[in-house]
Amino acid sequence: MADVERKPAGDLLPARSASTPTAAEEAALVEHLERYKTRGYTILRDIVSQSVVAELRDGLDKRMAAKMSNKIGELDGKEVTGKELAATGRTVGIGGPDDSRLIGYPGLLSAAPEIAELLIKPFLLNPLLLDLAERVMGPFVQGDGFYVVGTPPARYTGRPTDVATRQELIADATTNSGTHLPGWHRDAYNHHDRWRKNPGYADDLEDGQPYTPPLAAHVLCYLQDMDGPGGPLLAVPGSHRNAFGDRPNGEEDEKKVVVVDAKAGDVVFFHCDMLHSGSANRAQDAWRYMVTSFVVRAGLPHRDDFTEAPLVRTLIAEAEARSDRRVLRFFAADSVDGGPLRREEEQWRTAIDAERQLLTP
Ligand SMILES: O=C(O)CCC(=O)C(=O)O
Repeated sequence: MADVERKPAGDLLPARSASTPTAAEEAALVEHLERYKTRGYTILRDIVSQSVVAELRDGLDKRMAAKMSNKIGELDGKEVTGKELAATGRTVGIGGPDDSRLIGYPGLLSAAPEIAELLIKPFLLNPLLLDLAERVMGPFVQGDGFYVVGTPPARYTGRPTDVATRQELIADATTNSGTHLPGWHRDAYNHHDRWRKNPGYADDLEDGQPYTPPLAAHVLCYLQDMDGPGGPLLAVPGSHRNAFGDRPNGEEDEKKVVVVDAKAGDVVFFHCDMLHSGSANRAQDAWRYMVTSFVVRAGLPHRDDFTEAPLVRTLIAEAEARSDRRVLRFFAADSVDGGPLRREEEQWRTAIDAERQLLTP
């Protein structure tokens, strides 16, 4: 926590956390929103600078080195070191307990504040990213999970070190789903399969399902270029609004897969219903790092600790001093006037009243 305590109070939040976007930002937001609605994802370029990417990689490498020699998990009922787990290709998380490979509670802000702090201004609470999240979900955005996932390099896994072809990437995502790769999936809170497998469900929405504000959106920042050996994100554009299944099935489906061309420091912002997969790390020595901020509608359960972590408490105190409701809401600490839901209900009442006025006798 030394780094956090050294920071002068009032300097952790980004400068424009409450004011309006510039004209250029507004134009960019409109484009991102359109892409998000139609394709299910959009890429925001150069969000984290190259110097911060390098600093982050350095800090994460140190944390990974410690995890490699610690016992951080189980294999075949036996406690094993990070190195033994990495040999299987399994990912290792930063943002969960120190003695575990898994992500989750209590999150990066608590588990690795020296890493988290570098990401608060450019990424986690970046005004443009929060603006976009609000355009997508309404002004009720709350954090859920903020963590880093590391995929081990070939020096641990002994796997091939070249750059994979598109065909290899798709095949790997399909056959290794759930083993050393996350494989094809949609994210938490997706409703894609709701009723689809139910006989009698009339799926007449092929390619035409209306856009609905998601309950969750995934905001990813990769710390290596995606066209190198680090392993790109694969996405199926439009799969948040059509009947595309739970993996590409056959040539026609495979044609629809996009290898997302993000560079180190870019952010991919996507809908929880969009089908996607990560891919294996083919670098010899460099870990593949993916920073995640999963955001949800205010009031939904969250994985991160928003009460005990000193860094979160500092951010909340700063947001209170600035009356920054959206930062408070991000940390589930916006309780003024009954909190976001009560205020939203007021807005519903206004809309209902306005519709009543329209009724002709
Ligand atoms: O590893 C990746 O690039 C994607 C990870 C992913 O799909 C997820 O966290 O939901």
